Amino acid sequence: MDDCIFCQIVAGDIPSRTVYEDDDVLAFLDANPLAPGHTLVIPKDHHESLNDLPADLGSAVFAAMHELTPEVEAAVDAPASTVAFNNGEEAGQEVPHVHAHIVPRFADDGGRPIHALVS
Ligand code: IU
Repeated sequence: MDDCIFCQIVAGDIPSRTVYEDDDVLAFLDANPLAPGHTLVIPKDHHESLNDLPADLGSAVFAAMHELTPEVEAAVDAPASTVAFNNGEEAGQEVPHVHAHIVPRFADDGGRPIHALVS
C-alpha cells in the first residue's frame, strides 16, 4: 500500500534498522523505542490487523517472534520482555499494518503491566 509507512519500510523507501528478514517477515527497531532494543515484527504484505492476517502469515510472524524474542533480550541484556499487538485503532494501534512489539523489560523499569507500557 503506497501510503502505508511500514510498507514503505519493507520497500526500503524509508530507512529502518533491520533486525531480521525472511521472505514473509521483517523485524526492525522501533523508531521511538519504549526501551532499548524495542523491535517490531511485521508481515511484509500489507494487512491492517491480526483479524485480516492469513493464518500462514500469522504463523510466519509468530515463528519470527519466537526466534527473535530471546535474541532481542540477550542483545540488550534484558531478563524479560513484553510481547504484544495493539489490534485495532481503539486498542491503540496507530500504524494500520499489523505489527508485534517486542519490548525488553528490566528489573528497574517499574514492572508496569502491558496496558501501561504499549500505547
Ligand atoms: P502501535 O501499536 O501502532 O501503537 O505502534 C506503532 C509503533 O510504530 C510505535 O511504537 C512507533 O514508535 C513505531 N513507528 C516506527 O517505528 N516508525 C515509524 O515510522 C512510525 C511508527 I509512523
